[in-house]
Formats: sequence, C-alpha cells, structure tokens
Amino acid sequence: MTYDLLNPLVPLPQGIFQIPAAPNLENRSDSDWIQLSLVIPTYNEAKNIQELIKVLSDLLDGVIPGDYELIVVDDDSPDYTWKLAQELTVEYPQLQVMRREKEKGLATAVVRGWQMARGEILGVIDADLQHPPKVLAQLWQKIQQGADLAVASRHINGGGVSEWNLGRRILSRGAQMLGLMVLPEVLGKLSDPMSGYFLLRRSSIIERAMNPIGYKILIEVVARGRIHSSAEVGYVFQERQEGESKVIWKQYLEYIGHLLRLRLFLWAKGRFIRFVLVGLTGVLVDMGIFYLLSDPSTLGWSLTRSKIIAAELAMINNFFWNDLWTFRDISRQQTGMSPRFKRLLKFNVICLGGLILNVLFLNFVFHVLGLNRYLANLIAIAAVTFWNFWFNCKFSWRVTDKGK
Ligand SMILES: Nc1nc2c(ncn2[C@@H]2O[C@H](COP(=O)(O)OP(=O)(O)O)[C@@H](O)[C@H]2O)c(=O)[nH]1
Ligand SMILES: [Mg+2]
Repeated sequence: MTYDLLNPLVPLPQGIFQIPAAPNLENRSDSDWIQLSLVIPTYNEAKNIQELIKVLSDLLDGVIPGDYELIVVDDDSPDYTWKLAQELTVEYPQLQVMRREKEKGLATAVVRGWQMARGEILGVIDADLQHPPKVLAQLWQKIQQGADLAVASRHINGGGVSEWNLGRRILSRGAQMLGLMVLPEVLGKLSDPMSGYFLLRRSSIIERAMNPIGYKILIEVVARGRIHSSAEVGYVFQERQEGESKVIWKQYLEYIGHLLRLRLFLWAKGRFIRFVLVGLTGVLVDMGIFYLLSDPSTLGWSLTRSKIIAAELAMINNFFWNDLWTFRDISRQQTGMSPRFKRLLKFNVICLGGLILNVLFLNFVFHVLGLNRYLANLIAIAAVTFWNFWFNCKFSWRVTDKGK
C-alpha cells in the first residue's frame, strides 16, 4: 500500500457552519456533483469503521454505483479512527476522511462534512452499526419519491429500541417531551426528532447558517432549513457490539442549551418580532389615550381611571394587530365574530396576568436586586413580553406545529 493511493484528507472548512449551494471543490481531487454524500461522524470507532464501510459500500454499490461518497468526520480519535479510515480509501475510493483537531462535537462534525460534500442529497449515519445500513435503501427511496427529508425512526411501525432498560427509555422520551414543549413546531413534525440517521435534500438547507451544539443535528436541520415534506422509515436501534457510547450527562445539558438557542432563533425570525412591534404600537396608544384623559389641559380625569382605560384600549389595539398580522394564518382558519371575541377575551386575561406580573417583577428587581427603576421596568417589560407571547401562542391563538 503506498501513500499515493490513499485519498488525501478532506480539508476542514473554516468559519461559519453553512452549506454552500454548489459543492466546494477547491482542494478536492474529485470534481463533480454526485447523488449522495453520507457523513459518518466518528470518535473512537476503530473497531467498527471497517465493517461499516464495507456494508455501506456493498449496499450503495447496488443502489447508486459510483454516484455516492462516504465522508468520515473524525475528531482526532485517540484510537486513530481517522487513520484507519484513510487507509480504507485504497479499497474504497468513494470514501473520504476529514480529521478535526480543534473542533469537537457530533452535530458540528456532521455540518463540517456536509460543507465539503459533493452530493445533491446529504445524509448522516452513526459509525457503530446501531443504525442498520439496510434502512438506507428505504430512506433513499423516500427521497426519490420527493421527500425533502427522510428520517429513520424508532417510534413508528417497524421501529424500536432493542434492549433498553426502563430508565433509558424514560430518559429518551423525557428529552423528547421537553423538546416538544420548548420547540413544538420543530419536534412535532417527526415521530423521532432525536434520530441521528437521515437523508435530506441539499437545497433545503443551503445558505442557512447553522449553529448546533451537542448531538441533535436533526432538530437543527428542521428548525433552520426549509423542509416542505418529510418521510419516515421505521428501524430498530441496535445494541452496540464494539466500542463505547460517548453519551454522558453533558450531552443532556447541551441538548437543553440547543433547544433554547433554537427557540430564541425561531422567535426572532418569525412571530415574536411581529408581536414585539405590535406591542410598541400599544405603548403609543396607551401614552396617547393616557394623555388625552388625564392631562389637566385636556379631560383631567384621575390617574387610575385614565390609566385603566388607556391600558384596555392599548390591549384592544394590540389584539387586533396581532389577530390581523402576527397570527393571521391562525385567525384565518377560525373566522367569525364569536371565535374572534373569544380570542380577544383570552388575550385580555393573559395580558392582565402579564400586567400583574409586571408590577411584581418591577418591585422585585427594584427593591430586592436594587437596580435603577427605569432599568428595572425595562427588564420587567421584557420578561412580561415573553410571558404574553408564550401564553397567547398557547391559548389565544393556539399555535400548533402546523400553524407555525
Ligand atoms: N466526530 C464526532 N463524532 C462523535 C462524537 N461523539 C460521538 N460521535 C459519533 O457519533 C455516533 C453516535 O455516538 P454514540 O456515542 O454511539 O451515541 P449513542 O448511540 O446515542 O450512544 C458514533 O458514530 C460516534 O462515534 C464527537 O464528539 N465527534
Ligand atoms: Mg451509538
């Protein structure tokens, strides 16, 4: 075996995590588009890599001969997985290897692999044979039938986990439930959003800046990509035969961090921004009416009476703009006076709760934390905006995953 026959290591992309529209062919020996690029993230998988590459190659040679690549992205494993993999390129020229010496983490490894991929379809599979390779053919079929995303799922017909004990099942389902609460519009789209085994169309994630932390690359893809149609294939998550799982408690914390990051991203991108803008018009209405009613040069009413009326009118103003604009997709499905009136009532009650919370919060930040009163008020308003948005999404307009 001479070194010349080995594929050189694939250069590591620098900078932001973004998939280019066309393959990045600089410094690459191969220079054409291909159909499929399957990324295999590895860390200490020396005992599995050879078997996996063999099985995958045999399978894909039957489905799309010569039109695919396997990209191992290894985080400089102490057991030299990357070196072993590179040696395998002599026998499997469609195999490419990337070695990351500084960056770490499963999800970012996958994105780095995709950034250098030549395929129109991108995919990911674990290296430890826990994801049965034969399912790949079914996933491929789903993509051929037009799906943007095809996910191998443990939670539909034909799916399952092999020998997991109760504790592990509860932990896994608990993580999914938490995700559903924080990101319903993302996790609600799939039966197994935690899957690390899927294919997707490059066109559905190109030029979207990604920023995953931890393990769950699929939720990143669904949250940031444009996935119009997805399909699922059941599979049984196999027991690991060789090597060890790298999942430790840190990954659960990273998962929570990842969920929160995506939550803020989606809010900032969509409804939340509209909700905040509408809120600002409410401030103007409140101030204007308050002035008209309470100023000695105008009506000169009492402070409390003026404030209550001003706040109520501001709330009605906000409701109408939110109904017509922020949540228009939802309100269009529930037309008529009576549903609208119900939404208005709920909105009112939730915002009233928000107002009470605002006062409590203001007092706390001002008296207990001792911050400047205007800063304290600003913090209270920001906190209550989250409250108002969250509860109005849930109860007034009942945003579900479909109504996102
Ligand atoms: N590149 C890279 N791969 C990783 C990392 N952590 C895990 N992997 C790989 O990701 C896949 C799934 O990891 P594993 O520990 O088996 O997770 P589990 O199946 O949920 O227990 C395996 O192929 C691992 O080798 C990492 O930090 N970097
Ligand atoms: Mg595993």
